[in-house]
Amino acid sequence: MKNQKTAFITGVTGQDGAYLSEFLLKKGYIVHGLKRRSSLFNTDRIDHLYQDPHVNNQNFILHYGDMTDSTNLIRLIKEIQPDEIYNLAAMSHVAVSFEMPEYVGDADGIGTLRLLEAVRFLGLEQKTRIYQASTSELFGKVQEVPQSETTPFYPRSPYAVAKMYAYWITVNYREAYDMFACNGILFNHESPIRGETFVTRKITRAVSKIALGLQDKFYLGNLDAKRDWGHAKDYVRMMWMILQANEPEDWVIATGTTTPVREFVRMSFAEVGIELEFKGEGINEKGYIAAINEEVYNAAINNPNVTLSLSKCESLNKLKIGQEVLSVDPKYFRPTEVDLLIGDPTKAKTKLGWECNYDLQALVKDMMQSDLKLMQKDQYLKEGGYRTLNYYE
Ligand code: NDP
Ligand code: GDR
Repeated sequence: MKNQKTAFITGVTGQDGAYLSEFLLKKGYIVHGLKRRSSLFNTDRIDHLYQDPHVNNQNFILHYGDMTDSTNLIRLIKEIQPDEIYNLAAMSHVAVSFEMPEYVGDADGIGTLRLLEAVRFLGLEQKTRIYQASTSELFGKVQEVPQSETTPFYPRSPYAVAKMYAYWITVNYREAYDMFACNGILFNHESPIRGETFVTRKITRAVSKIALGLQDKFYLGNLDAKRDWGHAKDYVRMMWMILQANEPEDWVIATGTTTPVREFVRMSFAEVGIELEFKGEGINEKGYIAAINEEVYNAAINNPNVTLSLSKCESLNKLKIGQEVLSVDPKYFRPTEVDLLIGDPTKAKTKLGWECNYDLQALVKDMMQSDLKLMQKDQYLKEGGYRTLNYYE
Protein backbone atom coordinates (compact mmCIF):
# COMPACT_ATOMS: atom_id res chain seq x y z
CA MET A 1 0.00 0.00 0.00
CA LYS A 2 1.30 3.46 -0.88
CA ASN A 3 2.31 5.65 2.10
CA GLN A 4 1.57 2.82 4.51
CA LYS A 5 2.58 3.99 7.98
CA THR A 6 4.38 1.90 10.57
CA ALA A 7 3.57 2.10 14.26
CA PHE A 8 5.36 0.60 17.24
CA ILE A 9 3.22 0.00 20.34
CA THR A 10 4.77 -0.83 23.70
CA GLY A 11 2.27 -2.46 26.07
CA VAL A 12 0.51 -4.07 23.10
CA THR A 13 -0.89 -6.88 25.27
CA GLY A 14 -2.71 -4.45 27.59
CA GLN A 15 -6.22 -3.01 27.33
CA ASP A 16 -5.23 0.08 25.33
CA GLY A 17 -2.61 -1.76 23.29
CA ALA A 18 -5.26 -4.18 22.04
CA TYR A 19 -7.80 -1.49 21.06
CA LEU A 20 -5.13 0.73 19.52
CA SER A 21 -3.75 -2.15 17.45
CA GLU A 22 -7.23 -2.86 16.11
CA PHE A 23 -7.75 0.82 15.36
CA LEU A 24 -4.43 1.30 13.53
CA LEU A 25 -4.75 -1.94 11.54
CA LYS A 26 -8.14 -0.74 10.32
CA LYS A 27 -6.45 2.48 9.20
CA GLY A 28 -3.99 0.46 7.11
CA TYR A 29 -0.94 0.70 9.40
CA ILE A 30 1.70 -1.95 9.85
CA VAL A 31 1.69 -2.48 13.59
CA HIS A 32 4.65 -3.76 15.59
CA GLY A 33 4.07 -4.56 19.24
CA LEU A 34 6.37 -5.10 22.21
CA LYS A 35 5.40 -8.02 24.40
CA ARG A 36 7.06 -9.42 27.47
CA ARG A 37 8.24 -12.98 27.71
CA SER A 38 5.97 -14.81 30.12
CA SER A 39 5.81 -18.46 31.18
CA LEU A 40 2.23 -18.65 29.89
CA PHE A 41 0.63 -17.11 26.80
CA ASN A 42 -0.08 -13.45 27.59
CA THR A 43 -1.68 -12.37 24.32
CA ASP A 44 -5.36 -13.07 25.07
CA ARG A 45 -6.45 -9.54 24.19
CA ILE A 46 -4.76 -9.53 20.77
CA ASP A 47 -5.09 -13.16 19.72
CA HIS A 48 -7.80 -12.23 17.21
CA LEU A 49 -5.26 -9.98 15.45
CA TYR A 50 -2.43 -12.47 15.56
CA GLN A 51 -1.11 -13.74 12.26
CA ASP A 52 0.87 -16.86 11.60
CA PRO A 53 4.49 -15.64 11.33
CA HIS A 54 4.93 -17.94 8.33
CA VAL A 55 2.55 -16.01 6.10
CA ASN A 56 3.82 -13.22 3.87
CA ASN A 57 2.89 -9.54 4.16
CA GLN A 58 2.15 -9.65 7.86
CA ASN A 59 0.86 -6.33 9.14
CA PHE A 60 0.77 -7.21 12.86
CA ILE A 61 4.13 -8.28 14.24
CA LEU A 62 5.08 -8.97 17.85
CA HIS A 63 8.56 -8.69 19.35
CA TYR A 64 9.88 -9.72 22.72
CA GLY A 65 11.19 -6.93 24.87
CA ASP A 66 10.95 -4.93 28.04
CA MET A 67 10.96 -1.25 28.99
CA THR A 68 13.82 -1.96 31.39
CA ASP A 69 16.12 -3.11 28.56
CA SER A 70 17.52 -0.23 26.53
CA THR A 71 19.59 -2.30 24.08
CA ASN A 72 16.46 -4.26 23.18
CA LEU A 73 14.52 -1.02 22.55
CA ILE A 74 17.31 0.47 20.42
CA ARG A 75 17.61 -2.68 18.30
CA LEU A 76 13.85 -2.92 17.73
CA ILE A 77 13.40 0.74 16.83
CA LYS A 78 16.37 0.47 14.44
CA GLU A 79 14.74 -2.53 12.75
CA ILE A 80 11.18 -1.16 12.68
CA GLN A 81 11.96 2.49 11.77
CA PRO A 82 8.52 3.52 13.07
CA ASP A 83 6.64 6.61 11.94
CA GLU A 84 4.78 6.60 15.25
CA ILE A 85 5.56 5.15 18.68
CA TYR A 86 2.83 4.72 21.28
CA ASN A 87 4.43 4.17 24.69
CA LEU A 88 1.68 2.37 26.58
CA ALA A 89 3.84 -0.09 28.53
CA ALA A 90 3.70 0.38 32.28
CA MET A 91 3.06 -1.33 35.57
CA SER A 92 -0.25 0.49 35.64
CA HIS A 93 -1.85 -0.51 38.95
CA VAL A 94 -1.74 2.36 41.44
CA ALA A 95 -2.19 0.19 44.58
CA VAL A 96 0.45 -2.32 43.43
CA SER A 97 2.93 0.53 42.83
CA PHE A 98 3.16 1.00 46.61
CA GLU A 99 4.41 -2.62 46.81
CA MET A 100 7.04 -2.34 44.05
CA PRO A 101 7.97 1.36 43.78
CA GLU A 102 11.53 0.84 42.52
CA TYR A 103 10.46 -1.33 39.59
CA VAL A 104 7.70 1.13 38.71
CA GLY A 105 10.20 4.00 38.71
CA ASP A 106 12.38 1.99 36.34
CA ALA A 107 9.71 0.67 33.93
CA ASP A 108 7.22 3.58 33.91
CA GLY A 109 9.63 6.48 34.45
CA ILE A 110 13.09 5.61 33.11
CA GLY A 111 11.50 3.29 30.52
CA THR A 112 10.11 6.38 28.79
CA LEU A 113 13.56 7.97 28.78
CA ARG A 114 15.02 4.79 27.23
CA LEU A 115 12.53 5.02 24.39
CA LEU A 116 13.14 8.73 23.74
CA GLU A 117 16.90 8.21 23.89
CA ALA A 118 16.66 5.31 21.44
CA VAL A 119 14.90 7.56 18.92
CA ARG A 120 17.50 10.30 19.42
CA PHE A 121 20.45 7.90 19.33
CA LEU A 122 19.20 6.46 16.03
CA GLY A 123 18.77 9.91 14.50
CA LEU A 124 15.01 9.46 14.06
CA GLU A 125 14.00 12.72 15.80
CA GLN A 126 12.44 14.15 12.65
CA LYS A 127 10.82 10.95 11.44
CA THR A 128 9.28 9.33 14.50
CA ARG A 129 6.36 10.85 16.40
CA ILE A 130 5.95 9.71 20.01
CA TYR A 131 2.85 9.38 22.18
CA GLN A 132 3.42 9.06 25.94
CA ALA A 133 0.63 7.52 28.04
CA SER A 134 0.35 10.11 30.78
CA THR A 135 -2.37 9.99 33.37
CA SER A 136 -4.88 11.92 35.47
CA GLU A 137 -3.06 10.40 38.48
CA LEU A 138 -0.56 13.25 37.95
CA PHE A 139 -3.22 15.59 39.41
CA GLY A 140 -3.52 13.36 42.52
CA LYS A 141 -4.41 15.64 45.39
CA VAL A 142 -6.17 17.96 43.04
CA GLN A 143 -5.22 21.64 43.01
CA GLU A 144 -8.16 22.65 40.81
CA VAL A 145 -11.58 21.29 39.77
CA PRO A 146 -11.96 20.28 36.97
CA GLN A 147 -8.41 19.42 35.91
CA SER A 148 -7.04 20.73 32.60
CA GLU A 149 -3.70 20.96 30.80
CA THR A 150 -2.74 23.90 33.05
CA THR A 151 -3.65 22.37 36.43
CA PRO A 152 -0.55 21.85 38.63
CA PHE A 153 0.42 18.25 39.42
CA TYR A 154 0.42 16.67 42.89
CA PRO A 155 1.13 12.93 42.46
CA ARG A 156 0.02 10.62 45.29
CA SER A 157 1.61 7.22 44.52
CA PRO A 158 4.91 5.77 43.29
CA TYR A 159 3.07 5.11 40.00
CA ALA A 160 2.07 8.76 39.64
CA VAL A 161 5.54 9.99 40.60
CA ALA A 162 7.13 7.72 37.97
CA LYS A 163 4.59 8.94 35.38
CA MET A 164 5.43 12.52 36.34
CA TYR A 165 9.07 11.89 35.37
CA ALA A 166 7.86 10.34 32.10
CA TYR A 167 5.64 13.37 31.43
CA TRP A 168 8.39 15.92 31.91
CA ILE A 169 11.11 13.97 30.07
CA THR A 170 8.73 13.82 27.10
CA VAL A 171 8.23 17.61 27.25
CA ASN A 172 11.97 18.09 27.67
CA TYR A 173 12.88 15.99 24.61
CA ARG A 174 10.30 17.87 22.57
CA GLU A 175 11.84 21.21 23.56
CA ALA A 176 15.50 20.16 23.55
CA TYR A 177 15.60 18.09 20.35
CA ASP A 178 12.58 19.38 18.43
CA MET A 179 10.91 15.98 18.60
CA PHE A 180 7.20 15.42 17.92
CA ALA A 181 6.66 13.98 21.40
CA CYS A 182 3.29 14.43 23.14
CA ASN A 183 1.59 13.53 26.39
CA GLY A 184 -2.00 12.35 26.44
CA ILE A 185 -3.14 13.00 30.01
CA LEU A 186 -5.85 10.38 30.02
CA PHE A 187 -8.44 10.00 32.74
CA ASN A 188 -9.64 6.50 33.69
CA HIS A 189 -10.90 4.51 30.74
CA GLU A 190 -12.42 1.08 30.99
CA SER A 191 -13.88 -1.65 28.80
CA PRO A 192 -14.80 -5.33 28.75
CA ILE A 193 -11.07 -6.11 28.46
CA ARG A 194 -10.00 -3.90 31.38
CA GLY A 195 -7.59 -5.65 33.78
CA GLU A 196 -9.59 -7.65 36.33
CA THR A 197 -8.14 -5.91 39.40
CA PHE A 198 -9.14 -2.35 38.47
CA VAL A 199 -12.26 -1.33 40.32
CA THR A 200 -14.76 -1.19 37.43
CA ARG A 201 -13.91 -4.62 36.07
CA LYS A 202 -13.73 -6.08 39.57
CA ILE A 203 -17.28 -4.80 40.09
CA THR A 204 -18.76 -6.00 36.77
CA ARG A 205 -17.17 -9.44 37.18
CA ALA A 206 -18.41 -9.83 40.75
CA VAL A 207 -21.92 -8.55 40.00
CA SER A 208 -22.18 -10.97 37.06
CA LYS A 209 -21.14 -13.90 39.26
CA ILE A 210 -23.56 -12.89 42.01
CA ALA A 211 -26.40 -12.57 39.49
CA LEU A 212 -25.68 -16.08 38.22
CA GLY A 213 -25.47 -17.56 41.71
CA LEU A 214 -21.74 -18.31 41.35
CA GLN A 215 -20.69 -16.04 44.25
CA ASP A 216 -22.52 -14.57 47.27
CA LYS A 217 -20.73 -11.29 47.87
CA PHE A 218 -17.57 -9.27 47.20
CA TYR A 219 -15.30 -6.72 48.88
CA LEU A 220 -14.12 -3.26 47.86
CA GLY A 221 -12.05 -0.47 49.42
CA ASN A 222 -12.90 3.23 49.23
CA LEU A 223 -16.48 3.58 47.94
CA ASP A 224 -16.35 7.38 48.10
CA ALA A 225 -13.53 7.84 45.57
CA LYS A 226 -14.76 9.67 42.46
CA ARG A 227 -13.45 9.00 38.97
CA ASP A 228 -14.06 10.37 35.47
CA TRP A 229 -14.64 7.09 33.62
CA GLY A 230 -14.70 6.83 29.82
CA HIS A 231 -14.57 3.96 27.31
CA ALA A 232 -11.10 2.84 26.13
CA LYS A 233 -12.29 2.68 22.51
CA ASP A 234 -12.93 6.44 22.54
CA TYR A 235 -9.57 7.12 24.17
CA VAL A 236 -7.32 5.16 21.77
CA ARG A 237 -8.84 7.09 18.89
CA MET A 238 -7.61 10.28 20.57
CA MET A 239 -4.08 8.83 20.97
CA TRP A 240 -3.90 8.60 17.20
CA MET A 241 -5.44 12.06 16.69
CA ILE A 242 -2.76 13.54 18.98
CA LEU A 243 -0.01 12.28 16.68
CA GLN A 244 -1.81 13.55 13.54
CA ALA A 245 -2.05 17.13 14.90
CA ASN A 246 -0.07 19.94 13.29
CA GLU A 247 1.98 20.66 16.40
CA PRO A 248 3.21 18.42 19.22
CA GLU A 249 1.29 19.31 22.38
CA ASP A 250 -0.07 17.78 25.60
CA TRP A 251 -3.76 16.96 25.90
CA VAL A 252 -6.30 16.14 28.62
CA ILE A 253 -8.73 13.38 27.61
CA ALA A 254 -11.75 12.93 29.83
CA THR A 255 -15.54 12.85 29.76
CA GLY A 256 -16.00 15.82 32.10
CA THR A 257 -18.27 13.95 34.52
CA THR A 258 -17.31 12.26 37.77
CA THR A 259 -18.96 9.40 39.65
CA PRO A 260 -18.31 7.71 43.01
CA VAL A 261 -17.29 4.03 43.09
CA ARG A 262 -20.52 3.31 45.06
CA GLU A 263 -22.62 4.59 42.13
CA PHE A 264 -20.72 2.40 39.65
CA VAL A 265 -21.65 -0.58 41.87
CA ARG A 266 -25.30 0.50 41.93
CA MET A 267 -25.41 0.94 38.15
CA SER A 268 -23.84 -2.50 37.56
CA PHE A 269 -26.41 -4.26 39.76
CA ALA A 270 -29.18 -2.27 38.07
CA GLU A 271 -28.14 -3.83 34.73
CA VAL A 272 -29.33 -7.19 36.06
CA GLY A 273 -32.45 -5.77 37.69
CA ILE A 274 -31.06 -5.78 41.22
CA GLU A 275 -31.72 -2.71 43.34
CA LEU A 276 -29.12 -2.16 46.04
CA GLU A 277 -29.44 -0.51 49.41
CA PHE A 278 -26.35 0.74 51.23
CA LYS A 279 -26.32 0.76 55.05
CA GLY A 280 -23.65 1.73 57.56
CA GLU A 281 -20.70 4.06 57.23
CA GLY A 282 -16.96 3.87 56.58
CA ILE A 283 -15.56 0.36 57.00
CA ASN A 284 -18.97 -0.81 58.25
CA GLU A 285 -20.81 0.15 55.08
CA LYS A 286 -22.50 -2.76 53.30
CA GLY A 287 -24.63 -3.29 50.22
CA TYR A 288 -27.83 -5.36 50.40
CA ILE A 289 -30.32 -6.53 47.78
CA ALA A 290 -33.41 -4.34 48.23
CA ALA A 291 -35.48 -5.54 45.24
CA ILE A 292 -35.26 -7.65 42.09
CA ASN A 293 -36.92 -6.82 38.81
CA GLU A 294 -37.38 -10.27 37.24
CA GLU A 295 -38.10 -8.91 33.79
CA VAL A 296 -34.84 -6.93 33.66
CA TYR A 297 -32.98 -9.87 35.22
CA ASN A 298 -34.23 -12.35 32.65
CA ALA A 299 -33.56 -10.03 29.74
CA ALA A 300 -29.99 -9.43 30.97
CA ILE A 301 -28.98 -13.03 31.44
CA ASN A 302 -30.85 -14.36 28.45
CA ASN A 303 -27.74 -14.87 26.37
CA PRO A 304 -28.57 -16.58 23.10
CA ASN A 305 -24.91 -17.50 22.55
CA VAL A 306 -24.75 -19.91 25.46
CA THR A 307 -27.12 -22.83 25.92
CA LEU A 308 -27.48 -23.54 29.61
CA SER A 309 -28.94 -26.61 31.18
CA LEU A 310 -29.40 -24.71 34.44
CA SER A 311 -32.62 -22.78 34.30
CA LYS A 312 -32.51 -19.04 34.79
CA CYS A 313 -35.00 -19.53 37.60
CA GLU A 314 -32.47 -21.52 39.56
CA SER A 315 -29.93 -18.68 39.58
CA LEU A 316 -32.69 -16.20 40.34
CA ASN A 317 -33.87 -18.31 43.25
CA LYS A 318 -30.42 -18.14 44.80
CA LEU A 319 -30.77 -14.35 45.16
CA LYS A 320 -32.54 -13.23 48.32
CA ILE A 321 -33.99 -9.87 49.30
CA GLY A 322 -31.83 -8.59 52.16
CA GLN A 323 -28.79 -10.60 50.97
CA GLU A 324 -25.50 -8.90 51.81
CA VAL A 325 -23.59 -8.63 48.54
CA LEU A 326 -20.90 -6.02 49.29
CA SER A 327 -18.62 -5.19 52.24
CA VAL A 328 -15.72 -2.82 52.68
CA ASP A 329 -12.31 -4.38 53.27
CA PRO A 330 -9.70 -1.83 54.42
CA LYS A 331 -6.96 -3.91 52.78
CA TYR A 332 -7.98 -2.22 49.53
CA PHE A 333 -7.37 1.27 50.96
CA ARG A 334 -4.25 2.99 49.66
CA PRO A 335 -1.58 4.67 51.82
CA THR A 336 -2.41 7.92 49.99
CA GLU A 337 -5.64 8.16 48.00
CA VAL A 338 -6.77 10.25 45.06
CA ASP A 339 -10.27 11.30 46.14
CA LEU A 340 -11.65 13.16 43.16
CA LEU A 341 -10.82 13.31 39.47
CA ILE A 342 -12.78 15.17 36.84
CA GLY A 343 -11.20 16.30 33.60
CA ASP A 344 -11.83 19.24 31.35
CA PRO A 345 -11.48 17.97 27.74
CA THR A 346 -12.27 21.36 26.13
CA LYS A 347 -8.92 21.60 24.33
CA ALA A 348 -9.21 18.12 22.77
CA LYS A 349 -12.79 18.84 21.71
CA THR A 350 -12.24 22.27 20.26
CA LYS A 351 -8.78 21.86 18.68
CA LEU A 352 -8.96 18.24 17.51
CA GLY A 353 -12.72 17.70 17.32
CA TRP A 354 -12.61 14.67 19.65
CA GLU A 355 -15.94 13.38 20.99
CA CYS A 356 -16.80 10.32 23.10
CA ASN A 357 -19.33 7.84 21.78
CA TYR A 358 -19.89 6.18 25.16
CA ASP A 359 -21.31 7.75 28.32
CA LEU A 360 -21.03 6.01 31.70
CA GLN A 361 -24.35 4.17 31.29
CA ALA A 362 -23.26 2.74 27.92
CA LEU A 363 -19.87 1.77 29.39
CA VAL A 364 -21.47 -0.09 32.31
CA LYS A 365 -23.85 -1.88 29.93
CA ASP A 366 -21.01 -2.94 27.62
CA MET A 367 -18.93 -4.27 30.52
CA MET A 368 -21.86 -6.04 32.22
CA GLN A 369 -23.02 -7.73 29.01
CA SER A 370 -19.53 -9.00 28.34
CA ASP A 371 -18.91 -10.26 31.89
CA LEU A 372 -22.32 -11.93 32.10
CA LYS A 373 -21.42 -13.84 28.95
CA LEU A 374 -18.01 -14.74 30.38
CA MET A 375 -19.46 -15.96 33.67
CA GLN A 376 -22.17 -17.90 31.88
CA LYS A 377 -19.35 -19.76 30.19
CA ASP A 378 -17.97 -20.63 33.65
CA GLN A 379 -21.39 -21.74 34.75
CA TYR A 380 -21.69 -23.95 31.69
CA LEU A 381 -18.25 -25.49 32.28
CA LYS A 382 -19.04 -26.11 35.94
CA GLU A 383 -22.25 -27.90 35.02
CA GLY A 384 -20.30 -29.98 32.52
CA GLY A 385 -18.01 -31.13 35.33
CA TYR A 386 -15.04 -28.92 34.41
CA ARG A 387 -12.98 -26.96 36.91
CA THR A 388 -13.34 -23.18 36.73
CA LEU A 389 -10.74 -20.82 38.10
CA ASN A 390 -11.47 -18.62 41.09
CA TYR A 391 -9.58 -15.37 41.19
CA TYR A 392 -9.82 -13.38 44.41
CA GLU A 393 -9.35 -9.88 43.06
P1 NDP B 1 -2.57 -2.38 31.15
O1 NDP B 1 -2.08 -2.61 32.54
O2 NDP B 1 -3.78 -3.07 30.66
O3 NDP B 1 -1.38 -2.73 30.11
C1 NDP B 1 -0.04 -2.41 30.41
C2 NDP B 1 0.83 -3.00 29.33
O4 NDP B 1 2.20 -2.72 29.64
C3 NDP B 1 0.74 -4.54 29.21
O5 NDP B 1 0.88 -4.88 27.86
C4 NDP B 1 1.95 -5.00 29.99
O6 NDP B 1 2.41 -6.27 29.63
C5 NDP B 1 2.94 -3.94 29.59
N1 NDP B 1 4.11 -3.84 30.47
C6 NDP B 1 4.13 -3.69 31.80
N2 NDP B 1 5.41 -3.59 32.24
C7 NDP B 1 6.20 -3.69 31.15
C8 NDP B 1 7.60 -3.68 30.95
N3 NDP B 1 8.43 -3.55 31.95
N4 NDP B 1 8.07 -3.81 29.68
C9 NDP B 1 7.22 -3.97 28.64
N5 NDP B 1 5.87 -4.00 28.76
C10 NDP B 1 5.38 -3.84 30.02
O7 NDP B 1 -2.72 -0.80 30.98
P2 NDP B 1 -3.74 0.03 30.06
O8 NDP B 1 -3.80 -0.56 28.74
O9 NDP B 1 -4.98 0.29 30.83
O10 NDP B 1 -3.00 1.44 29.99
C11 NDP B 1 -2.03 1.73 28.98
C12 NDP B 1 -1.11 2.83 29.45
O11 NDP B 1 -1.88 3.99 29.73
C13 NDP B 1 -0.34 2.53 30.72
O12 NDP B 1 0.92 3.15 30.61
C14 NDP B 1 -1.15 3.20 31.82
O13 NDP B 1 -0.32 3.55 32.90
C15 NDP B 1 -1.66 4.42 31.08
N6 NDP B 1 -2.94 4.95 31.51
C16 NDP B 1 -4.04 4.13 31.60
C17 NDP B 1 -5.27 4.65 31.94
C18 NDP B 1 -6.48 3.79 32.06
O14 NDP B 1 -7.47 4.25 32.66
N7 NDP B 1 -6.50 2.60 31.49
C19 NDP B 1 -5.43 6.11 32.19
C20 NDP B 1 -4.21 6.86 32.04
C21 NDP B 1 -3.04 6.30 31.70
P3 NDP B 1 1.77 -7.64 30.27
O15 NDP B 1 0.50 -7.88 29.49
O16 NDP B 1 2.85 -8.62 30.00
O17 NDP B 1 1.54 -7.36 31.71
P1 GDR C 1 -6.99 4.10 39.48
O1 GDR C 1 -7.95 2.88 39.13
O2 GDR C 1 -6.25 3.93 40.73
O3 GDR C 1 -7.82 5.34 39.33
O4 GDR C 1 -5.91 4.00 38.29
P2 GDR C 1 -8.61 1.76 40.05
O5 GDR C 1 -9.72 1.21 39.28
O6 GDR C 1 -7.58 0.80 40.55
O7 GDR C 1 -9.16 2.58 41.32
C1 GDR C 1 -10.14 3.59 41.18
C2 GDR C 1 -10.65 3.99 42.56
O8 GDR C 1 -11.41 2.91 43.11
C3 GDR C 1 -11.05 2.74 44.47
N1 GDR C 1 -11.32 1.36 44.90
C4 GDR C 1 -10.70 0.25 44.45
N2 GDR C 1 -9.77 0.08 43.49
C5 GDR C 1 -9.37 -1.19 43.22
N3 GDR C 1 -8.46 -1.40 42.26
N4 GDR C 1 -9.87 -2.27 43.90
C6 GDR C 1 -10.81 -2.13 44.89
O9 GDR C 1 -11.24 -3.11 45.50
C7 GDR C 1 -11.27 -0.81 45.17
N5 GDR C 1 -12.20 -0.31 46.01
C8 GDR C 1 -12.22 1.00 45.85
C9 GDR C 1 -9.55 3.09 44.50
O10 GDR C 1 -9.14 3.36 45.83
C10 GDR C 1 -9.53 4.29 43.56
O11 GDR C 1 -9.86 5.45 44.27
C11 GDR C 1 -6.29 3.71 36.96
C12 GDR C 1 -5.14 2.96 36.28
O12 GDR C 1 -5.55 2.51 35.03
C13 GDR C 1 -3.94 3.86 36.11
O13 GDR C 1 -2.95 3.19 35.34
C14 GDR C 1 -4.39 5.13 35.37
O14 GDR C 1 -3.28 6.00 35.24
C15 GDR C 1 -5.51 5.81 36.14
O15 GDR C 1 -6.58 4.90 36.26
C16 GDR C 1 -6.01 7.06 35.42
